[in-house]
Amino acid sequence: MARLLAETADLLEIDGGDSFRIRSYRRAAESLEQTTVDVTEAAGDTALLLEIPGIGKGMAANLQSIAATGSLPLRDELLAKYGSAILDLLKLPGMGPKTVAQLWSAAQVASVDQLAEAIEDDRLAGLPRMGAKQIEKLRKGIEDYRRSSGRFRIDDAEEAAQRISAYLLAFPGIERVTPAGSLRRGRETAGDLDLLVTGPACQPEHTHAAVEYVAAFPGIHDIIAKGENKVSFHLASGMQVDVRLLPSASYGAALQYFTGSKAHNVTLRQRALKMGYTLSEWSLARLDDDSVIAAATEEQIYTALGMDWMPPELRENLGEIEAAARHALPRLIDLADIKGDVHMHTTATDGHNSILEMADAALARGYRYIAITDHSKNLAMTNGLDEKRALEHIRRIREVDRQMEGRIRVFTGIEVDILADGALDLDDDVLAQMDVVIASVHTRFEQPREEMTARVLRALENPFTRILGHPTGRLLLRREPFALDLGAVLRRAAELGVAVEHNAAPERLDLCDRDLRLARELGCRIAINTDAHDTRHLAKMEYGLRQLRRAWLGPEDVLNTLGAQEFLAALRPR
Ligand code: DGT
Ligand code: CA
Ligand code: CA
Ligand code: ZN
Repeated sequence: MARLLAETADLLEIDGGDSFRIRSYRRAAESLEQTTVDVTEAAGDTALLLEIPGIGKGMAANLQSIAATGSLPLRDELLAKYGSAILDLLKLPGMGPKTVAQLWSAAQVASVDQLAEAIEDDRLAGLPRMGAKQIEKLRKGIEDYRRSSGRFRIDDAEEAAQRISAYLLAFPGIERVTPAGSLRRGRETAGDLDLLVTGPACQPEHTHAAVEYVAAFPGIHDIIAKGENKVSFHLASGMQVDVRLLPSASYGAALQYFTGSKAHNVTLRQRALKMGYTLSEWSLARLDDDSVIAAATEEQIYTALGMDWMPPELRENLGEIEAAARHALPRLIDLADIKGDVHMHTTATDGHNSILEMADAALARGYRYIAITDHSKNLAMTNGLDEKRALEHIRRIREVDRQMEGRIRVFTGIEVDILADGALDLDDDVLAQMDVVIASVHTRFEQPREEMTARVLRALENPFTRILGHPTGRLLLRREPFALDLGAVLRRAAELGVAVEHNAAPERLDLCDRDLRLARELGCRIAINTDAHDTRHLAKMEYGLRQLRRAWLGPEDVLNTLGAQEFLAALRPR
């Protein structure tokens, strides 16, 4: 619902609509993102809807229309006029509704493809605010967009998987829905969603009713293929979903097969052939007489192949098959190992909750410590802290720490900006008073590689820098990592004892799995943090842990597995 309202606001703005009206749609969209009211349920009761901030009578009627029909007449009208592809233009960097409106009226551009064409044909030159530099930036933006638009963020994929599973499990005879593919392997993005469905309704030759039920999922945008035991469709978001139905007796074989990766499966199948077996989504069977060796569980399959079962995160054919055959798989880090989260924001800057609320939420997760690390003044749009406010803030943090009476430790801290020249944004004597100083790049991403590398290296040299925050600055599917000699940075961090962060926010996952492996090889200390801006974000730890597991990291490789005192002692000494 929030997305439909936000899109309507964008379309109205492209259409040159009334600014008051545009704001009311945008405000309502933001409000719906935040509300704890179950809006679908509240749709039956106008008074309940009116209790949501930013929702007036007119907007309540819109919500009811969406709840009843799945669409909004005004949005449909505008989409009919401009075409649905026009909204894609807004995903290009630097592109706002005003520019889109201009492109539409002056150059008949209504999609990313048409924009690429218009640039190719030199039809934009001469338009207001369309200099050579701006056009070059658009060209680059289109390239990035095309490269990334085929994939989806892991949290979006997981949310879709949960929604579809809830629907499927309502069908009698569907007992289990298991996400497989890249989502189960914990890859940082998913190309499509693979769901394995098992239960009595999935017996061969009797799958017809279940297949029809899958194909009737209300969120389907279009059906790509429908077969005996398989349905593929698109959701409105463009995400492809592959649903496979198999009997419970084949659960293990099917899960192994559809989890992949392809490279892992190919190597595994060769191993099976050498042993006189054949491996399929139905079973591991003997080549000579087709008799089934194993099928019901993954453990049975791997064991029959002379291996230990292995966590899906390892299945990329990067040595895990050999390790499993030697019974030498590493013990991977797990949520139960994590004792603290040391990067989070509060209402002092751009977070949504107070220090106390963050501490309570962390305590409820069973953590022994957190650090409050709000932004510094250079990030003005977040109301970043200057020296004076930073000092007041650490007093308040200490107060909450006392108030918690040892049930959880609340460390003082800051996420201090690394300025363009590598200096830190706050005075050393202020940084000296903080337990956890995270230094991060938030501005001037476009610096050339040598400049950026020198900048980050200088920030590491500051004796108060204890953790390097989101080291490459990437935003998944939106912003490439900035140009940086990461090897040089990691080597110096290791020498100085500065820890490097894995930022577990699903839009960042920074460092990526590959670079985490590099960081360990170079002897870096690693901290995993959620960068929570809301108590609910603390749960995002799981997304980051999957990346750590993909990098083969164990509890001994990660600082937050230490107790509170040990953690502080393991940070760079003062
Ligand atoms: P994605 O969707 O690009 O994020 O990556 P995956 O790994 O989810 O790939 P996908 O959806 O094409 O296939 C899911 C799994 O199914 C894959 O990891 C292994 C298995 N699979 C699919 N097609 C084949 C195939 O042609 N050969 C083999 N051996 N396995 C396949
Ligand atoms: Ca997939
Ligand atoms: Ca697939
Ligand atoms: Zn940051």
